[in-house]
Amino acid sequence: MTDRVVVLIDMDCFYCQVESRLDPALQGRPTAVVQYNAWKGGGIIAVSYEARAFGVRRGMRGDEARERCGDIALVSVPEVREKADLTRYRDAGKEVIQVLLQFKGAVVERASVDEAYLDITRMVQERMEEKGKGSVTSKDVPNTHIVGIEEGEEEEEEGKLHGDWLKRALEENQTDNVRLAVGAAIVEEMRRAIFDQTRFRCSAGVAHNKTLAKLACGIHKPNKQTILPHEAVDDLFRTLKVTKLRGLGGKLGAVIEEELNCETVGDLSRVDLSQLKERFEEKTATWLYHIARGVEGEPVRERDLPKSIGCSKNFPGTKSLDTRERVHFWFSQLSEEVCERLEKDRESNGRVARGLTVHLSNDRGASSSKAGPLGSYDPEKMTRQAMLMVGSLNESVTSDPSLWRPRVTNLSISAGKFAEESGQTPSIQNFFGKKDSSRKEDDIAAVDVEELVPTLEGFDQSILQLLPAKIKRKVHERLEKLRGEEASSSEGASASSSGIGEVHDHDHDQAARDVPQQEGDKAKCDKCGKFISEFELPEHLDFHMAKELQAEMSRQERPIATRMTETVQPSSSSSRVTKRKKGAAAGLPNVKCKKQRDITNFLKKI
Ligand code: DCP
Ligand code: CA
Ligand code: CA
Repeated sequence: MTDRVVVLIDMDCFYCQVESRLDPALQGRPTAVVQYNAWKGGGIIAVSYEARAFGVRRGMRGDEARERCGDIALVSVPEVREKADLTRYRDAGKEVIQVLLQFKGAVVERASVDEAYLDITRMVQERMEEKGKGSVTSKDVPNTHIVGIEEGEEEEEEGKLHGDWLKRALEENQTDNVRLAVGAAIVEEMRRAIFDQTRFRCSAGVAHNKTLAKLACGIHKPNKQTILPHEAVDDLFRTLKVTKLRGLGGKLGAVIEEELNCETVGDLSRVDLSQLKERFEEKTATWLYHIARGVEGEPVRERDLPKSIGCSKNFPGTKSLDTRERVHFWFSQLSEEVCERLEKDRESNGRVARGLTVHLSNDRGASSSKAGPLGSYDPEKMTRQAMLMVGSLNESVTSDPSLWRPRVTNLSISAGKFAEESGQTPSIQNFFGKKDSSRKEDDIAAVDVEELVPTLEGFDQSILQLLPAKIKRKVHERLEKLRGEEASSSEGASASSSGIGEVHDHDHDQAARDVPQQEGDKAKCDKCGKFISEFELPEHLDFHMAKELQAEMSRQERPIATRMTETVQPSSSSSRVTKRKKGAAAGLPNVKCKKQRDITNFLKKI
């Protein structure tokens, strides 16, 4: 329960730091990074702390930022193939991970473009064994705050706070707190190493689990770190909004607020386990019961590579795609980028992606994701496969197949399900691309056809030709079975639940059954409540931003009278969220109020 030392390291105003390292003239200047710069000075996605002091926030237009801070430097995200190119930020994120990997004994889980969880329990243990009780003094943690210790006290006398807290921990044998303090000393070293090697500054949270570490990290920023001792949890939770906790920013948090009438985590801790079980699935209920007490067991998983490689492109407003040819063109652009990155990834990491997820949103506010096997890193084949996977979403296919309806506002492609290239893991990938003389009967037997053909819709028939006869037979059997299932079920083929997300329009109950800690590498998008890979988060959020822009643009084009019908009035109580209609598609204007509030909630620091 409290025997681990878990850390979250999060880079400060990351894209801004990346830009100001590239252009030293920006250092110390109020800066913001913008996208979609053609309209009103662009949409802001990152804000330096100097600019935050002027009230500049993420989500604002560049023009508005200029009004607040005349001296602000607005830097545009680079573009390649007419779309945002995030390479420099991804690469900068990798540099940071490389520094963290130098600390032997730490388990490092890269969690997003600018974040990593670390389990440093073993390092802490070793240091304590090596140095004994005096393994940490207040001088080792000069940049550290401790939740529950008054700030004033800390400043009175340098080191007094840490001294007192530490002294008590050591004298009273509060092993858990001593461990956290030793952990904080290690994290100070890590943050120094990150700065020395990359010139980037970051903040960190040190606690006993991931959720508390993430929460702690946001308490003191920038360039600071925060310990959250277990005994400070109750006090902190008494006033902490439920939606501020990792995993509760989306629909699950909204259900807790609305239906259980819990505004704070403290309120939630007073709900009986049996009551939680009445409302939620067993796993969710248990997780909620424990997290309300600051307890969570989700492991930090060793991972320094992204679990998926993908990219997306938005087509807001009048830019929406309305012909098959344009959809094809953009899929080919996206495929080129993904294949290029996949090739690089294969070279440097010796792994190959086996799954492909494609995602499409339309101007009616609906989105769908489809998943299937990935057969090759050839952009043309990938494009064909993507077209096949989303073909059924084109309603104009029977009337005029050259058109695409409803108009497309976002396309994305993401490759995942990586396997080692060496073929140690029997995978379908071994059968593609090259003539593999070492192919074994056993490998053929071990191929998981269910994974290869997850759904009828998601399967690219053209891959069949590439398969050895024995697998082809298995695939045919699987297809037959799926067809049979489809015939006997009125629901038809299902959209995938992996990748960027499920079909958007699921209802409350479904959302409430999601169990945050079960999602592993995925994070809940606070804007739409879906679980998505944190690596895809920037682009996913970029997609939301485009939608918001689009909504804003169309509101401006429309007469006032119709505006009112589409925008939910903000509720008077700040904790109340607008109830989502059952079956309503996420992204529709009726959730706008909640979404906008969440932009700051989610990122909480700006
Ligand atoms: N990002 C984005 N679009 C968003 C949110 C984030 O493109 N809607 C990008 C820009 C950010 C980076 O991801 O710089 C990291 O996001 P964070 O939420 O960690 O925010 P910052 O690092 O910018 O600021 P902070 O210092 O508050 O962590
Ligand atoms: Ca950050
Ligand atoms: Ca972050």
